[in-house]
Amino acid sequence: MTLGDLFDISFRTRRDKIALEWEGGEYTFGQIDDRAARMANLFVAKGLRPGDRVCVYLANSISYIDLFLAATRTGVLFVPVNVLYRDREIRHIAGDAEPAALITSPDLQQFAPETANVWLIDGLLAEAATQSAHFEPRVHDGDSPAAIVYTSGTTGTSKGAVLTHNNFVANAVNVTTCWAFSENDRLLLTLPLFHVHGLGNGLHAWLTSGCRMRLTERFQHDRAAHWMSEFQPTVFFGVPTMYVRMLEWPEAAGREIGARARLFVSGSAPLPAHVLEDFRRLYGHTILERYGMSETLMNISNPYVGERRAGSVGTPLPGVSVRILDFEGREVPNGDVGELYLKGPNLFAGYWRREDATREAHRDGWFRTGDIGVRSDDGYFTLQGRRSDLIISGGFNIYPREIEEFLAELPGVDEVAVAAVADKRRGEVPVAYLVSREPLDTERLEAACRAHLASFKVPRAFVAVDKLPRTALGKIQKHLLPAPSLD
Ligand code: MLC
Repeated sequence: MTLGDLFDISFRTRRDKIALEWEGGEYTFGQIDDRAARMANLFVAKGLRPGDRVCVYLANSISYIDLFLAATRTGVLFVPVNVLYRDREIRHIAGDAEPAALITSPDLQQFAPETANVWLIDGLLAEAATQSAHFEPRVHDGDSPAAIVYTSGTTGTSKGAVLTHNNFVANAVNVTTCWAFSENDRLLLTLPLFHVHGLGNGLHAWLTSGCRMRLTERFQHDRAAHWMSEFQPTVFFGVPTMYVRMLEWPEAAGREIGARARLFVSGSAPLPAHVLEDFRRLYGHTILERYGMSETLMNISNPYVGERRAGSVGTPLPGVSVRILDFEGREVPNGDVGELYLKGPNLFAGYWRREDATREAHRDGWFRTGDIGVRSDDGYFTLQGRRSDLIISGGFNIYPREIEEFLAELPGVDEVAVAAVADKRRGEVPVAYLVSREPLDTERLEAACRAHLASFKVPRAFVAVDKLPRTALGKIQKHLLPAPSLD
């Protein structure tokens, strides 16, 4: 099935129902459908063909939805780009995806590579308005690719995970069914649409269930309490940082928001047990924690009905098979730790133009997640860390290697290691340890990082060390680096 077929259930049967609240306006499913058709016609008029790529480097907005739906209807591959990415990161994605166009807004245009064919969103919207609201979809095969989602790569640069219509459809059907979505739900979506959490869960659960969604440009912790009181969501999707922020709100607000909601879901980073407990006390809800990845969308989820176990991500979603293997590739018994391997209709088609990386990421047809975990006798999975030294900050993935490579290019830096340091709000933050012959000019280092890297990758501290602790084989032992005190 294609996403078009799935979403048509809402577009055809709920045409006059309010679908979306965006910046004070209300839009019906019929209006969303028409906007998408107009944008799809514009894509074709501008010469985009099935298989072409379009990079979308924009913050959340209604036009983001137009672009995504137009891509799914025309067979153009949608390549979302994190708005916090800067020149270095975007140059890599644009160079790898070779998009026919990069769609952005005037405030972000300065970071687009000079070689990119830049289309500004306001101009596109004006042109789309003159197009027909009828579009005959050009995608009929569920195995057609729908998007390329760039993941932070272990090698320092990110790889594009190719996700098909079938992948997204399987995920959407799973989350709407297993989390009991109905058209009466009210979903507050503050997550960025450039990641699969916001896109594959948020946007797709909305269109599949036919519920009402309020979209915001981003989660602003000082405004979100007001949005919740005003909109009265029944469902909220968040990363742990958002739930930590929600614990800072007045208790009365928490009680009121909790009384009107039916479900809070958390993912993209581990949810600390004390946050689950405090949230239950203040909001009266046990947050439902689940486990997913860009390459796989959602894999494992705590149940809607039944025990939501603290620290566990639950049991596999429909159609998803999970094996835990030891480092020799043997399946481990329940209770033993190993690496999680997956199979299922949600699994991506491979890394874009990276057959080598795709091969490396699979073993006998099973996808190697890189996550270490354990299964209990009653089938609940608990994640215990990563095989790599991935840092997750506010739900954004950071591979230290990318920051290390950038810092190592700066004058005066002889050696560098970047490691995670615990942070109350963001879970983890990166800290850089540098060996330098000169006194460290931390302001210069920070300014260089700010100019070229996404803000969440900028090390929170730059620590001068005489040498990096290494094993006899020369591997850096990051756990021996001194944790600085962060304010
Ligand atoms: C953060 N910033 C943003 C932004 N998020 N800017 C634009 N758009 C966004 N979406 C910037 C802020 O401007 C600020 O910049 C800095 O980041 C810190 O923001 P903050 O609001 O003060 O921080 P905080 O309260 O910690 O909240 C951050 C956050 C954000 C939780 C809102 O980190 C976030 O939206 N995270 C979601 C990540 C996500 O969706 N991950 C899913 C990956 S998919 P400055 O310049 O002032 O520092 C995946 C698979 C799966 O992992 O299983 O889901």
